[in-house]
Amino acid sequence: MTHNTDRNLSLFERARAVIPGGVNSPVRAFKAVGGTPRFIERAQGAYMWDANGQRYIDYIGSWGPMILGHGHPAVLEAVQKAAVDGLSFGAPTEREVELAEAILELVPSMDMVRLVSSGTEAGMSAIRLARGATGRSKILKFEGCYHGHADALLVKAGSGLATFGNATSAGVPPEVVQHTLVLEYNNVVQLEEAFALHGKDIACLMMEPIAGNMNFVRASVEFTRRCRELCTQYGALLVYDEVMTGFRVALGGAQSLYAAQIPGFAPDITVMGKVIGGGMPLAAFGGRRDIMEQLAPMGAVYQAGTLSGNPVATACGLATLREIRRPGFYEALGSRTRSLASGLQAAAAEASVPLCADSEGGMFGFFLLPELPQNYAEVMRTDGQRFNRLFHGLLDRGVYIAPALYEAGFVSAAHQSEDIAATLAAAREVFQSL
Ligand code: KE4
Repeated sequence: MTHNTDRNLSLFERARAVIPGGVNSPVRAFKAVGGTPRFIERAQGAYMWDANGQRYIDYIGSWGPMILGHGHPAVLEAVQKAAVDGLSFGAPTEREVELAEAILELVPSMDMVRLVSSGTEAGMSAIRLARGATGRSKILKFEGCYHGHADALLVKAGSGLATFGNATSAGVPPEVVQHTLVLEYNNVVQLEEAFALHGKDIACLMMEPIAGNMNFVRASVEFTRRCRELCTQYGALLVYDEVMTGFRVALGGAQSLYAAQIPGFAPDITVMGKVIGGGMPLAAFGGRRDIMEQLAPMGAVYQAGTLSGNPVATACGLATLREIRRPGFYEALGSRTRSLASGLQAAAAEASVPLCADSEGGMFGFFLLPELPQNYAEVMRTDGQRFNRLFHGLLDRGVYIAPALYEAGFVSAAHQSEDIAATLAAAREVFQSL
């Protein structure tokens, strides 16, 4: 593509002059994989078209929200109608009540819910609420899990258990992360030791139930059970970050899958986002009534937002939830996603490329590794250069997967079996060249 016809390149150059890195969120810059980001002009169903008019089968789905595919008619109609009635009021609306009721019906561990505008805002607020509700300062998270970019959560593992985390970002003072303890995901021994050492000072343990920010790593049932038991034993709150897994892996989120294996399992607070807004800025956090009632204006924990519960975003979210509740939605979506995951594994095996894949509902991941990793360190054994060649090989063939080896992938209800077949045909070609 010569320079003057590659609109992605000219747009990227223009963008970098006025927006840091040319993007409004880092992962979009293709920094990990190299090359020129595709500037998307429009999307429909399972497809996106870039500024050169090139079509891609979309496995990003806006990083999770677009579970129905792009441009679902019922969603567009709801959004257009809501927009005509008013873009934002800064006052309560019936639709916020409707959406809250729908969420509580689908996530029985929640007695009450507060709507906000992003997963980061929801996670940050959940931390403040846990600290306010327990009167404790320390929080516990796991390496490889991402919960948004609130200061206290931008932390990597400290050296050893006793020491607390070190900030992963400039601009985060040590005082802010001194209360954040970072452990290895799926490591029950470390978990037990950390609670033995610090349990009475821990306000909450925050975890991704299936770590989509390590591509796709499931919390083991034993690890999940111990997280729940230790939080209960020491009076800490279990905060389940379902921003990515909520309504994505199952109608009841990942917690419904673990509750089926651990009798009585339920988090104390759940953070949600992405699918809940259907592509519009909307996220939420909710949980036990006795905890949620400590939020302003009822309680002493302050939290607020100009566009929280925005009337157009709630219309989009409600229309999306209506569609995913239809009988058979997750069975069909899960089957389609499994066929992609198993197809990738088979295609790689034919080319003697080590690859293992996993999926749940409309979320999948794969690793250029001989077996599924259980934690961040194992994920990062992947040969990054080989992944980058795979990424660009697929992109050049019109298949758009996540531009980073630690990101999950998403299949929508709009992806047909022909799209999966076309994706696997492209993958077979690329695996041969890896
Ligand atoms: P947002 O603030 O980006 O809406 O949500 C933060 C967040 C919280 N919790 C989990 C489990 C998440 O995955 C996210 C955001 N996910 C990333 C993709 N890994 C969003 C993409 C991006 O950062 O541009």
